[in-house]
Amino acid sequence: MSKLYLALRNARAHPVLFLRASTAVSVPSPQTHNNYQQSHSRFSTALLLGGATLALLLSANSNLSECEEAPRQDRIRGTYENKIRFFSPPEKIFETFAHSKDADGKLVMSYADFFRALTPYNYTEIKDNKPYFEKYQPDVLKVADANGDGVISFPEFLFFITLLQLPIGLLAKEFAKVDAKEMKMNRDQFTKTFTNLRKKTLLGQKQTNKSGILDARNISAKEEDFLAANDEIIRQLFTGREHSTLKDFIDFREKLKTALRHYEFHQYGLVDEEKESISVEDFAKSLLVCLPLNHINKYLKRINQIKLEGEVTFVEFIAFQRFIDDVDNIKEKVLAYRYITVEQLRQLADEFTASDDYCKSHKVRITDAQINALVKLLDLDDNGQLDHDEVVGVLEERQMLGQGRDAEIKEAISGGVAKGFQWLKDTLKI
Ligand SMILES: [Ca+2]
Ligand SMILES: [Ca+2]
Repeated sequence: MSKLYLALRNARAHPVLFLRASTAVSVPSPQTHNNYQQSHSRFSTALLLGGATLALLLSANSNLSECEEAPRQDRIRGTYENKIRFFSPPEKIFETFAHSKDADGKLVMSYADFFRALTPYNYTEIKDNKPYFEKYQPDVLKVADANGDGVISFPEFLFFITLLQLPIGLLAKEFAKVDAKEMKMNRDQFTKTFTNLRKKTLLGQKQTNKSGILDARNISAKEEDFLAANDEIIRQLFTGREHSTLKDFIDFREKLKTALRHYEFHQYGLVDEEKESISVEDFAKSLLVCLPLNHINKYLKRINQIKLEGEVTFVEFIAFQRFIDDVDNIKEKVLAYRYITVEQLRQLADEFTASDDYCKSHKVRITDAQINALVKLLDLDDNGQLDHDEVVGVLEERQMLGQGRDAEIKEAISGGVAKGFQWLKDTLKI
């Protein structure tokens, strides 16, 4: 069996296997959480999906009156910003979130701008995120701020999101071209590959096809600027090593994503600093990014109506995100039986945590409060269980670039990168 085949199989069955990184990037926690990860981020998917209109947004917000917690202006702004994050070309995202200019008059992002651009609005009060950066120094910034000048330029921004969103299947093909056996590249090979892929990806194409709505003087960047950002970030990936494998790259990327999740968690107010926990209500809000954007208001109202009590710690939060990443597992049950009960979900969650390396190494269990929150949130007819239409077509994986895991695997198969995928086809019915 090829290494890629094994890697993809392991990624599906044991996502945490990809955590064992030897890169220089680490998680931005000062104490304990050096190993967590989150595999997909749905908001980035939406970057590719199409245009949004302010009119739609405003009408969507007009029936939010029962949701009292977040100030109305924050909800309007947050929802608007989400539409930008989800649907706009990278220049527009950059222009929206960058608040400073460099000596040449080009827009640049502070670290706070940068993290805010990459993290979806969480349906609470929008707060100043600077204290986060006083408390934590995310190593992810050493990667993103490639030239170390303390701000994120547009080329650095674009390179970073390409890094986060590049379909693994696409990259796997390139690794296979260079060294199908070991799936490794040296720095020059990687630089060349990455430059080509950046142009090929939809995000890169969006960047190339100027929308005409922006002031190019503020945002334009030359190819040499991109190459400089490219070089510097890749230098970090190759620190201390001559070759980098596909798995090294995946590890590297998972750590970057994990750092973003840490920030996202901390944008909710902690109810207990020592335990590092948020309220279950905020946890429920964190699930909204797995639901259809045009129905968010309905679910937001439910969060305010249903009684949710208790707390969710950071490790429980990550454990649940990992569980929900495998949303097909839940959907399969719903498709088979037309519903899923709380007890069945409890069992699925227990099976998941028993086999998941993150959950095992952190000795964390998905709590009843988390399962109840998910059920109450989605159980629109309040019959105490999740019925077919409450899940299928509703609950989605947080994923990237419109390329969920299955799509990535499909791509690898169609590219003929590795042989022996039949079991995957059989198992996953893809
Ligand atoms: Ca910089
Ligand atoms: Ca129901």
